[in-house]
Amino acid sequence: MERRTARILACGPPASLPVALNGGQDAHDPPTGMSALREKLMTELERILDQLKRAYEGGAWHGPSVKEVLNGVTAQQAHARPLADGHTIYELVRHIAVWEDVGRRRLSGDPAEVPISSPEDWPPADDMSEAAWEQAKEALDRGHQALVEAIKAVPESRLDEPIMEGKSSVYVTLHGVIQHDLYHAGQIAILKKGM
Ligand code: NI
Repeated sequence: MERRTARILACGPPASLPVALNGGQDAHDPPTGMSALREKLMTELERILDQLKRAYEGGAWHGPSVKEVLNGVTAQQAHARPLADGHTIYELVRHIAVWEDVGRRRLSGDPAEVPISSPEDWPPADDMSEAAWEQAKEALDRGHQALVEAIKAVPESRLDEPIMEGKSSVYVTLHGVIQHDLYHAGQIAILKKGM
């Protein structure tokens, strides 16, 4: 889903990690007590939803989630392109939304073929207004909630089946969406450091 950025932005946590991300626990700490018991009783789909929530909303082991890293980013910052060959935060937000939506569509039987590096993969993100930036973030949220609802409706028995014929399993696809969220959240974190 991303050919160019590997050579542009190395992955890595930000220098300063939020102190309490995991329900009051420090980042990197294993869960304890009731939280450990709760995880033990979760189904695999509930675990996937939990990981998706950590990646998107907060409580990620590594640091800032998608929402956390976007907090406070202005439209002007979202359109900045500190790396001539790199993406803007605005472009990354629209691209994250595309692949969350691909996961949801494939669960419903739509192949959702998105050619890599096409305008479908990287939708135009050239409206500089604050209103458009707010709308882009709202669209990302709406798509995310739709994906969460779609995952809740998946029978556990489907997890190891191809999400569609010729595609990865439901399990690999959903974890792929989580990985994709975090990969690009890390890029946004680095872009913010350059501002
Ligand atoms: Ni990507």
